[in-house]
Amino acid sequence: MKTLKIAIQKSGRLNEKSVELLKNCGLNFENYKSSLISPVSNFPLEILFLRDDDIPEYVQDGIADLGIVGENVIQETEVKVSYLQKLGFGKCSLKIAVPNNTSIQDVADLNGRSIATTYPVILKKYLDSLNISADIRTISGSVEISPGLGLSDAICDLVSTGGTLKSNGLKPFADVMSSEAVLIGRQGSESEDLIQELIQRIQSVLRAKETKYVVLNVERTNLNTVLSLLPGVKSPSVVPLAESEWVAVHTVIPERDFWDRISQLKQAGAQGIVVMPIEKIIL
Ligand code: PRT
Ligand code: ZN
Repeated sequence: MKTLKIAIQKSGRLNEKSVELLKNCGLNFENYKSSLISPVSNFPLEILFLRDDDIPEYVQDGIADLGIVGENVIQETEVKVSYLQKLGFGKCSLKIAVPNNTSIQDVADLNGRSIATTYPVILKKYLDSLNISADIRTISGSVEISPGLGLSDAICDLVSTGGTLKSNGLKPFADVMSSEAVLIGRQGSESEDLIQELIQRIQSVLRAKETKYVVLNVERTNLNTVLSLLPGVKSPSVVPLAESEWVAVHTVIPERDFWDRISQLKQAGAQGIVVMPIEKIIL
């Protein structure tokens, strides 16, 4: 049987979450930091640990069948791969930032200015789309210190909390792209059975992450009110309890609805509310 290869970041911001996701998919492997390849003992898969910048090309060229990498890296390397699944971690935005005391007020003010970045390809496309001609200075790191050193008028860099901009006297000015980690595959490979199986495992883990299993007790007289507060769930299970006036309701709700619903449910007479994480949801 064919053995698939999936490339993930060897070390850095996406490594831990990528390993966790694959382990939650029930895949057994050693997270060897020192080796390049780790075999999975219970699925025909090998994990390749690489620098994130190399992952899109490895997948495009078929050296790896799949990869987990930030969308920013894919766009910057301009490779042709299929986006198979957004993964919900590694979220950040590529932003243009300017010094707090800048005279740049408007995007058009970037005309003729210099912008330091490690993302020249994405930045050029963005500026071209706005008909702005700026001097893009490609540097390999520590972009945020360049305006302070007089090397550029602005920067274009990834931002997550905004702390790095702030501590360097910079403020966000324009959003160039938003990014998160995605699962990518060679174009056309998504139809392969093993890849489909892996995608389905990943989706079942992601679905479970967004959802909670809730069990609560309610008096039968309040049952309909409680059930009406659980929209979107076709058929919560209603289980009789030893005390005949009471029932237990078991249901599954998206985490984003969770806090609103819990306080409303309490007001409607729900008691003993237990909320549990779900490991996998297979549709
Ligand atoms: O060694 P390798 O080449 O594999 O790793 P790397 O150093 O190139 O990348 P790494 O590990 O720093 O980031 C991997 C991926 O994480 C990126 O390609 C993004 O998709 C994603 N990501 C998410 C981020 C950030 N958030 C982030 N905040 N990548 C980098 N940053 C940096 C940013 O460049 C800036 O220096 O963090 C700083 C800003 O952070 P805040 O929180 O202060 O705003
Ligand atoms: Zn990198």
